[in-house]
Amino acid sequence: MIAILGAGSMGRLWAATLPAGQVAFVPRPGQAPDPACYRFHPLEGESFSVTVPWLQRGQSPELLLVTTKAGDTLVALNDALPSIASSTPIVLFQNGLGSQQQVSETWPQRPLLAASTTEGANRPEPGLTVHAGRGATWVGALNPTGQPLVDRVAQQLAESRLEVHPEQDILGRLWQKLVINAGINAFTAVLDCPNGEILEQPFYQQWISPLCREISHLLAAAGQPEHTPEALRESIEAVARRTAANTSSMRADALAGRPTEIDFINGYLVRLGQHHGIATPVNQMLTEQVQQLN
Ligand code: KPL
Repeated sequence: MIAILGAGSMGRLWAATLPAGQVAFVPRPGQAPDPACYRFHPLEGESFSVTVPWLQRGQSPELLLVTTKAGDTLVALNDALPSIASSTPIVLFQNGLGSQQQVSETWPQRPLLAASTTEGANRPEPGLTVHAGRGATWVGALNPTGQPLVDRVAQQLAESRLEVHPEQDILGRLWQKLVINAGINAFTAVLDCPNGEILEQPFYQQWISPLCREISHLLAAAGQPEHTPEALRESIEAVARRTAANTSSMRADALAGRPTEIDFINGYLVRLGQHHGIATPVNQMLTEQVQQLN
């Protein structure tokens, strides 16, 4: 049994694609006892209905996938972990950085892994989950206890028929995604436009180069492979063009009045800058502007 904590778009994508009967959602306090039912629209073929039971007390999963928003992860795990065996591998799917470190510091003895995914899923209406874009998922260890489990966990996830790869350097993968999200998401939320449109906007054109200079310094300070600001800008803009019509996850959260993940994207970079004595005024400005949207 694979347990999934977080029944949002990503949790529902995995629940719908992993073998039926082997998945359960972990109930949050006060959650309805009825199974979660929704329609799932795959990339190809007809939509179908999915029914996912809730994990029962005393039922111990072989694997726990955590697909909560970054800001909800600590609280959700705090509620869920007392009834989950301490040997169960935990895979963290959160965007950005910072929440993985919080979990590693809080539960250092548990086998912890992280996943970075480019799969696209959304919920255009409450009872419908759409697999909106084919991607890939990389999974790797966050701590030494998780290390021997990487291949097995990657195989279990690959039973979904989604593309899954074991990753030796999961932190590097998370950083690569963070850079892209730091250069796209806040701009789309502040400017309230799809990803591709930021490229034409004076606000983006004014700040993207100084932002990339800050990120380039931070990558070096964090021990990540060095990239020039120009190379960072190119990779950000390649993704903005490739996903031109997409609404970023941050813009979607802001439009729906949900908390955004800004504290784990540009906000994380501000905290890292403070730690290393690197000035991050552009990350700070973007973080504040997004915080003011809520
Ligand atoms: O990952 C994304 C997100 O929306 O969070 C991007 C790459 C910006 C695609 O929309």
